[in-house]
Amino acid sequence: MPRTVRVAVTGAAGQIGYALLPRLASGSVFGPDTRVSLSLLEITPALPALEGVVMELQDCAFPLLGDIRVTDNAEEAFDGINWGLLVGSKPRGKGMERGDLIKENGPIFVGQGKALSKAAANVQVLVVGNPANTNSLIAMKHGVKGGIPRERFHAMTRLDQNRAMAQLAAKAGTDVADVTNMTIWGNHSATQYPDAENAKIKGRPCTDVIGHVGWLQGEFIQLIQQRGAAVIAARGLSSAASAANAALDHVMSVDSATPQGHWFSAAVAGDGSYGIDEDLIFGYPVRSDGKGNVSIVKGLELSEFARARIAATEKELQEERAVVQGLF
Ligand code: NAX
Repeated sequence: MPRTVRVAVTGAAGQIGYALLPRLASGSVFGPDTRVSLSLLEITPALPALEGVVMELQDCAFPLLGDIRVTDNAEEAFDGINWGLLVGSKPRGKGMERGDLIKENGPIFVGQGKALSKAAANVQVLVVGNPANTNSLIAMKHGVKGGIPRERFHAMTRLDQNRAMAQLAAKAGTDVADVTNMTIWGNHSATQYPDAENAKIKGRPCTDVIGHVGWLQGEFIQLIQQRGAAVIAARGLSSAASAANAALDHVMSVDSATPQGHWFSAAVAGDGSYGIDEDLIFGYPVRSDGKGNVSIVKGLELSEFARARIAATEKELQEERAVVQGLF
């Protein structure tokens, strides 16, 4: 009998869900010896649309797909899960400020954090729904009360990492696979700091290979910070295929041991490293031992330029935390 992994996906009828579920169900994420059972959570009005997605998953006849649970009840969705991919949240409406979005979506993650702690003892949680870092912080605050370790709560900066790797590879005229050790510090927002100073191309410092410090400190950073907005402007909808891909990259990176000398980017609970406020879900360089333990990579050199950028994104996350303090 192959092992079974149960994965919950919230907002499963949304556009990221639509791009994510077939790949998850195909078995390509956990490998050919693992069956994947799904728990799909949606708000009640979206359940009929979700039934259509389920029909399509059935019609793919994936040999490794186990049972599919569909529900609008978070505790039911999270019962016995190994992974919780928290994608569902309300999109930012016209004229809505970031603070409004945080207030609007925060309560979702109070309920889901509590439900997780009741239903899932041994779980990894990735928050994708925006504002992802602060939503993850809220879920963590409630999840830990039920005994889930704080290290298990992550927010997604992998899409930003992937975007940065693609741009660095293009600039260097090399393959994206040659770019490693890319860190996104801080918030998944326009204050994030994509760190080219510690990234490598074919094992060499990216700054040496590309050489153009002005570009790396200017256009490159802005490009990554604004990439989500550029996709919306072009497509009329926010990133979905690349976001789903990044979520699955995150799952695979956590699920396997990180190769020696490498790291990947994820927003995780602080541990005092780099003097950053511990009580935030903050983008760091991280490694996995492949057994479910993710730790922050210590000792990277940070220039004054980098420190100023990191302080700015830390300040933004502290401000976001202040907006939702009442929800903890
Ligand atoms: P959609 O609006 O297509 O789908 C969201 C789904 O969530 C909807 O089906 C909705 O019914 C559902 N939902 C809302 N409240 C819910 C709740 N309480 N419980 C369960 N489901 C709920 O958005 P989509 O394009 O799929 O994006 C989802 C989220 O990802 C958004 O918050 C978006 O901003 C965020 N993103 C995060 C990214 C990241 O890198 N961290 C990048 C992509 C994306 O922008």
